[in-house]
Amino acid sequence: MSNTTISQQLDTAATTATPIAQASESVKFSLEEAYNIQHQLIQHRLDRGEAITGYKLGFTSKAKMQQMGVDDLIWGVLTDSMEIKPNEHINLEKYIHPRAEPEVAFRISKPIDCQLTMQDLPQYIDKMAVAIEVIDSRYKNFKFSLEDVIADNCSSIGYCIGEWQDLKEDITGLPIQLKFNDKIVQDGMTQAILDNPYQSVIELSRLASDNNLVLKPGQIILAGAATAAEWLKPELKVTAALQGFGEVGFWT
Ligand code: OOG
Ligand code: MG
Repeated sequence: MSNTTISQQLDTAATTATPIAQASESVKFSLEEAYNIQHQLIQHRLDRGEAITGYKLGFTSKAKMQQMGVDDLIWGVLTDSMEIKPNEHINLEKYIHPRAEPEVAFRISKPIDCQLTMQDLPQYIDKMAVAIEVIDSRYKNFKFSLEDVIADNCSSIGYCIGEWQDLKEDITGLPIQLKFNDKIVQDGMTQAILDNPYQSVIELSRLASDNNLVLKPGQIILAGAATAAEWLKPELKVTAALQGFGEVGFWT
């Protein structure tokens, strides 16, 4: 099976909400090839008129690595079709087996074209917010290898961003929660994300500059979930809360 076939199958799986077998079960491919497939997959979205709105980091916390049985940081692309507006009602039929996770989002304010240091960050990002990511692996049973999930654009399908707030110098030590109908279903701390969620921006700047990619002002960065993800089901009010940054939510 060629990389083009894999990206085509993943795209069809996403657009028809029909799961497929893990790509790595029929052909072995490298991490580099996996990102090539992801690239082709995004091109299908761009060809349909979608626009890139940002990037996401995955497996930046131990909770996520343990839940999914993988052990390295990954990155994927977000597009405008994935945006869920705060308080929107989403139709679960669009998805295969969606899960939600509480996240921290950053907004880029100046083109990022080199690897940043912690000191650089306030010049390149201007705001942060509490967010919810909806993930929906295109693979049956939500099971994959690292290469599989990278090819599948890191399970990306939806994101919901709270009100943008000014950055704070220290964003470690903040409780972050996911709630279903106001009941806490996942409870974490921001430092679970690479010891400091700002580190996700640094990692993304490294990955982007290694790939000659310039991140643009206005684009968003999802730092990765601090906790494991929870299955979505009908008739839920899904909320994420981040201490000092408020709450955001949507309905299923
Ligand atoms: C892959 C995406 C991981 C995160 O925040 O760690 C991710 C998955 O769990 O399906 O988005
Ligand atoms: Mg995530």
